[in-house]
Formats: sequence, structure tokens, C-alpha cells
Amino acid sequence: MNIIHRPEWIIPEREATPEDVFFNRRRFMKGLGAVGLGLAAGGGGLVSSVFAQEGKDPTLDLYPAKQNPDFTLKRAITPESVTSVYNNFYEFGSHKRISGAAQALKIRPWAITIDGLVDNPQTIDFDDLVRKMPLQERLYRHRCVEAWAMAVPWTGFPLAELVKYAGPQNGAKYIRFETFEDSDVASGQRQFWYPWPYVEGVTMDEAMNDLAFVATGIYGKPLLKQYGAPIRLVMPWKYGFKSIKSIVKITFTDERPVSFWEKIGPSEYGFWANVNPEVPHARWSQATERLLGTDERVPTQLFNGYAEQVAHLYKDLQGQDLYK
Ligand SMILES: Nc1nc2c(c(=O)[nH]1)N[C@H]1C(S)=C(S)[C@@H](COP(=O)(O)O)O[C@H]1N2
Ligand SMILES: [Mo]
Repeated sequence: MNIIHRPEWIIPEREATPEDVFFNRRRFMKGLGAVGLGLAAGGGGLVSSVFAQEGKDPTLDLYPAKQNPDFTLKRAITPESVTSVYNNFYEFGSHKRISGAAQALKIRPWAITIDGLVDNPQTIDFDDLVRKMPLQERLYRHRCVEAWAMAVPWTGFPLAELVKYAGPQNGAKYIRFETFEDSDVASGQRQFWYPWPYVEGVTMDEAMNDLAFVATGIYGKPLLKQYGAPIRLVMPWKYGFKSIKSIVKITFTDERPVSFWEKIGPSEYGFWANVNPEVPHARWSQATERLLGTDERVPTQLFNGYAEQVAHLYKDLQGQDLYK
């Protein structure tokens, strides 16, 4: 036994949730039928009642957005009924069933501050920002460092568009993203041993790559809260923890940001976090991944299958820890 309580992040997901338990639970949910869906989805009734309180989502008219035909998949899309109740969002708990708790997040009004080395520093309302951006739908794979994976239709815009809008200055080398902080609604943030707020960072070159995406919707609708509403990052060639949720601050900087996970466990989580089946995590293999909602394990792909689009970004960085 450990004397110190071990947070779940240091346990590989498949050990934390043995697959037989996970799948039996899903069968059980299915057995509940319509009633089960309402309860389990943390969606259904619960979500719509929260929207009623906050008023109708003012961006509903933007969805569904046109699908971008350059970003499709051979892999099947993971059903919303699966991905909406299996989430990592430590602000609401260090386990996967946070969808109910996440409904406490108030997503209007939502201000986003853009600052640092930019020509156009500002604080902008999310509803204004989203209407300045070229919304589109893209089908992307997602690979969590815990070795589960999904494929989902995100709606959003290229991160490069946001960069252009901010007007980066010459000295800007990195973008640092920060999640909201409010321990009144996010009980996980009362767990003082975590270095809140959640922070992530990317290089300017990564941000300008066509795959780097900012999501405001999923499955043809605005993001549900558990996915990181109203606005999150999506970096599909990197482990999922880079895809920071519910962003309130975007800072252009000359200093490499130290992320939430890097602060917690620098020997296990680094800045680059590119997916690589041949580089194991400190405590488990990354060779294969479990597809959410199925019984399948499939081989993991280098850069999560996006090597052609992104491998060139790293060719001069071979001395670095690119894959953790
Ligand atoms: N703010 C914040 N963003 C976060 C996380 C988190 O705990 N807090 N978890 C990350 C991890 S580990 C993953 S795998 C994805 C999960 O996204 P999903 O729940 O939409 O599948 O969100 C990422 N973004
Ligand atoms: Mo993850």
C-alpha cells in the first residue's frame, strides 16, 4: 500500500477500469433502455435543463457546419452516447464519469483573454469570437495517453486563424492556453495537490499546422460541457492531454509553457507528447489502443496516423523527448 493517496492519473486506464467491468457497465446501461439513457448520458434531461437556466445557446444557428472533405477517416465514428459519458476533465473529478458534475460549469458569458506578444491583445466574448472564425466540421482521431482512443466529428476552426487574428509579434515562439479556475463549481479544483489552473502549450509552428484545431462543437452541435465547452483545443497527433478544455486565456510568449501534467509528473509527461507506439509510457506500453465503445484493441500509429502532415515539424528536434 502507498501511504500517499495515489491519484488516478498515475494508474493506466485499463488497470483503473478493467475492460470487463467497463463493458459490463455498458451492457447494463443498454439494458436500462430509454430510462438508462437519460440517467447515464448526463446529457438528455440534465443538459437541456441546464440550458434552460442559462438560456438558449446563442450559437445554435452555426451548427451543423459544413464538413471539410480534407479531414475524413476510415475509422468508424465513436457514438455520442459513449464519448459524452467517458471524459477526462480533472476539474470535475479524477475519473471518467464527470459528465453530470460538469453541468455545473457556467458557459455564458464566457470571456477569452488574448495577451502577451501580440499586436491585438484583447478580452473578447466567446460569442463574438466564434462568429469571426470559419467554422467547419472535421473528423479526427483522438488518442489518450492512457491508451484509449475515439474518433469524433469536431466543429471549430483552424488554430492558425486565431493566431492571425491575434497578430503575433516576432518574439512569439509559443502559445500558452489556460482553463477557467472556479473551485465553487469545479470540485476537482479543491484538490490542492494539483497545480490549477490546467495549462497547456504548443509552438507557433505547431499552431500554424493545418491540423491544429480549436473546437466549439461536436456531433454537429455546440460542445457539451463535459467536452470542454464553450471552446477547447484539439491537437490530434498528440496525446489527448494537450487538447485543453474550456479555455479562458491564450498567451503568446517566448517562453516554453510548463503544462499541468508536466508539473505533476515531468518524468512521465512532457511538452511534446506526440503519439508514438514505440515509445512506452513510464508505466505502460503505447503499442496498442482500445477503441471506446467496442471490444477492439488496434495498433497505435505514429503521430496518431497524422505523420504525413506533421512529422516534418520535428525533424530538427531529434535530441528532445518528443514522445511523452
Ligand atoms: N482543462 C482540462 N482539459 C483537458 C483535460 C482536463 O482534465 N482538464 N483532460 C485532457 C485529457 S487527458 C484528454 S484525453 C481529453 C479528453 O477529452 P474528452 O473528454 O472530450 O474525450 O481532454 C484533455 N483536456
Ligand atoms: Mo488523456
